[in-house]
Amino acid sequence: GDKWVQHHFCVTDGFLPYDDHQTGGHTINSADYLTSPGYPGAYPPSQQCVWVITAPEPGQKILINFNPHFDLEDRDCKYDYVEVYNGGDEMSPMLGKFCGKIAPSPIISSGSQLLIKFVSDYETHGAGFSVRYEVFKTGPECSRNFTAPRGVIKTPGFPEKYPNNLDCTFMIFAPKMSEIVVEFDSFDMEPDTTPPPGALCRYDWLEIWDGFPAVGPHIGRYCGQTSPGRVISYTGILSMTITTDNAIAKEGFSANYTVRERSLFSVLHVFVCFPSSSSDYRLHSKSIHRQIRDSNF
Ligand SMILES: [Ca+2]
Ligand SMILES: [Ca+2]
Repeated sequence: GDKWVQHHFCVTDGFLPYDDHQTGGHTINSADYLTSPGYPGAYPPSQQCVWVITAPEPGQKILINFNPHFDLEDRDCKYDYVEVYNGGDEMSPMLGKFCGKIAPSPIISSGSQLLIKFVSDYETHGAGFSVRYEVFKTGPECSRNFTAPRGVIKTPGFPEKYPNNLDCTFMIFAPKMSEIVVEFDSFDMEPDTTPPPGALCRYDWLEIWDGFPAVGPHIGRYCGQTSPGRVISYTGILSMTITTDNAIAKEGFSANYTVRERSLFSVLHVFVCFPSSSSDYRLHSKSIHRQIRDSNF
């Protein structure tokens, strides 16, 4: 199976229900993310949050990666901090206690459970933290950050078939007030031709966000031969995750990206209030562009 279990409790000005850590919880497909409340906005005061994550199989180790955008009040971690424990409760050995603006290095559990605890006091806040967790694999490492003004992003081994059991994150970081344009030259991932209602691309997929993974606006989830085509990020950060299951691989994709100055249109784009559904948003923003053009703005 590939089901994770995540237990999560957050309380304000109170005590955590420690006895309940091992009951309830929800299952999650493949790797996922957790963030401090409100991330990447400021976390609220007087919080105590605990996450207990359990890998799908007893023998698996968990790898966690903190997002580089890490910001907790820095006073020797006396007031606000995040702690990581090597097990399912706070009696387990602590692997680290972190605060300040430097994201911790990746952490690997020795067993199949990790506990992450977040505490804030009543004043002085930061943006908080985001953690991606996945099964630690000794196979090819594929996650990468891109900071150059242009580059090429490919699935591992492209144009050969990509490996099975991938969990990769690609992130492009651009300067503020610029946008990132990604053009997919070729795209082929295992198709999902008969997804049940509400599901999409259950086997292998590419997922794209305009911002941090699972945090920024969601651009789309893609598989089969449905290429994302051209994708533009307006936040200065674009994230892609690649997930593949344990059978049937295709050649994957190759994409070029460039960072460019933000145009007048896209500045307007950002300040327009748009409906929450992304397809409505696309239609809406197209019509706005048309209106701007038609009015000889
Ligand atoms: Ca504080
Ligand atoms: Ca597959």
